[in-house]
Formats: sequence, structure tokens, C-alpha cells
Amino acid sequence: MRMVFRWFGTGNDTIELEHIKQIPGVEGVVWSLHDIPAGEEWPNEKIIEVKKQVEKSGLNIDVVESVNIHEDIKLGLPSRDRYITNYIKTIEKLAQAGVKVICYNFMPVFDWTRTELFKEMDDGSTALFFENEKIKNSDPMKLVDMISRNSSFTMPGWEPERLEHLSKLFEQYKQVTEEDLWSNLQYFLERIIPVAKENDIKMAIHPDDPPWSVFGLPRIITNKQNIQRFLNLVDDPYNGVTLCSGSLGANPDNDVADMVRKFTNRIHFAHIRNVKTYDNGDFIETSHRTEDGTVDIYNVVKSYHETQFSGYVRPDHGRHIWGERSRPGYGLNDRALGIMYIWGLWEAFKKSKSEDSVT
Ligand code: DNO
Repeated sequence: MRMVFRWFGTGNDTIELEHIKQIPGVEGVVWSLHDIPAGEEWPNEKIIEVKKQVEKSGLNIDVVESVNIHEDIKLGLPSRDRYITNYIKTIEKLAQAGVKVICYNFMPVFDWTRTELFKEMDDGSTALFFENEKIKNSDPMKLVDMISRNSSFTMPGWEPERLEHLSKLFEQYKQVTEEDLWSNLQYFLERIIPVAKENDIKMAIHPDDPPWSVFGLPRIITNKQNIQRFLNLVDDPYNGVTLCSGSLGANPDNDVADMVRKFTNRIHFAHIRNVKTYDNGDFIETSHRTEDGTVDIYNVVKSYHETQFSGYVRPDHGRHIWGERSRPGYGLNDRALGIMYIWGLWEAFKKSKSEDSVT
């Protein structure tokens, strides 16, 4: 298991690289060029600039999250080929810079969706919250407005250029069924995966968050069966997943530990965090401990250990604690606590295994 930590770049994050380096066992940052619009080729100078800066702090740039996919690819429009060509060129450049894994998603229009970014919890901390009824009855434009008013940062997945044509996008997606989305994903993968393989970059799709349709838009990377279908679209180790316990865990029918075992060879990146789910479909992003939420994090980490997972892991999101002001879900403190919890479990599994083999 190789621990990494998401960092949004100088001027775009409250956290310093030096502080990330002080979290025990963190080897690298998970990064992106957040100012490059989806669909454009990434400039080499910018890639090298991040590489130099991060490596100077003693961290690596092995994992990129995300290279976002242009909506025309998801919609299957004729213009998709141009954007796929740009995507391929970006993969090649990232490989040259030493990147090993690219995380991306295939969610129409919105990436992750929440209704509150700073929901107060009983202990006074705040966390990301999803209120089911609110989503069912709300106008997506109002949610976009709420999200941008509550965050002084551009949120990943909610980039302005992606959202400015929102009503047009909704109109276009009216014609797109889940099956269309599957076939547009296959078209993309068939062109991307051979390039990734040639360049030794593992592609790792992120599950849909939450793992069900929102605002009537199709969503397909939602459960075990669909992840299996996804892997079969191009059955190659370079076509893999980012297994996110929090995204999948928002649906209590998803057994994340079981998925870790089932998809072991195709998991290139693990996002480990907890959520507390409610019967009405609401969920809140709690602290990482198993007893604080609904996802059995003990079992998830145990499954990674038993399958000898050697890929990249990040603690994903955290609550906002101790007065820290940060990007929603991306403070330093609670994510660092999450890392220490994961390391604690890992050490215990490792030692009990070696004791077993002695006795
Ligand atoms: C949320 C993240 C997602 C993820 C993308 C990958 O915080 O886990 O935004 O980065 O879905 O493309």
C-alpha cells in the first residue's frame, strides 16, 4: 500500500507540501492541472513545473486525479474524436513525466454531488452532507449556485466552464440512455487503453458519487455488477478502477470489502473513507473509524491487506475540525487522522499475519 494525499496546487489549496510531507508514510501528492478545461491537451511546461515543485519537497507525482473527460465524449458526439486525441496526448506527456496512475470519472455533467458542504455534526465539526429529498426536488442550477456561494475555491468537478452551459447539457442528455453511456464509455476505452498500456499508465475510473442517478442523468459506475461490466468492456489490467469506499458506501447494498477482494487485480487506486447513511437515502461524511459510520472500514482495509494490495491509497475526504478552514472535504487535520487510522489497521494486520506464520 502506497499512501498519497490530494493536493490542489499552490494558490489553489490551503495546505503546504511541507505539511503533507510530515504526515507519516505519505509518499506523494495526488494532483491535477485544475485550470486546464476538460478536453484540452495539458501543456508540458505546466506538468514539469508541478513535478519539480513536488519532487523538491520529497514527494512524488505518481497519481493524477483527474484528467477530466469532455462532455462530448460522454454524449458520443462526432466532436469526441478531437477530444480523445487530446486525451491521448496528455496520457503520453504524463507518462514521460513519470506518472503511473490516472484517475478519472464518467459521470454526466456533475462529478460528486452534495447538498451541504459544512453540515454541523454533534461534536461541532462540519462535514459534507447529501440530503436525498433536496436533490429530488431541487433545480440543479440552484445547487450550483449554492455550491459556488459556499466555497471560495473552484470545486473539483464543478469547474465553471463545465457548468456554464448547464441547460444545454441537460437538453443533450435527455437523449442519452444508460446503454448509450455504456457504449460511449466503451468507444473511449477502446482508444485510450492501448495508449495507456504502451505508456505503462494505469487508468482508474472513479465510481459515481453518489452511486445512483441524480437530476435524471444516467449514472453507470454504481455497484459490483456494473464495475464487472466496466472491466469487461476492455479486459486489460490497464483498464482499472479507483475503488472509493465512500462513494460506493453511500448505497448500503454495496459491500465494499467484497469488491476489494473481487476486483483485486484491477484496483490501481483506493480511496478509503467512511460515510454514515440514513434510511431516507441521506448520508454524511463522518470520520474514518468503522464505528463512526456505516462502511466497515476495518474489513475494507483487511481485504486490501489480505489481497496484498500494493497500489496507491488516499484517505479521500475528511471533516473540518479544530477550526481549520479549507476546501470542503480537503482539510489537513482530519485526513491526516484518517491516514493514521488506516496505518494502524495495516500494522495490526501485518503483525498478526507474521505471528500466525511463526506459530
Ligand atoms: C471527490 C473526488 C472526485 C474524483 C473524481 C475523479 O472529492 O473523489 O471528484 O476526483 O470523480 O474524476
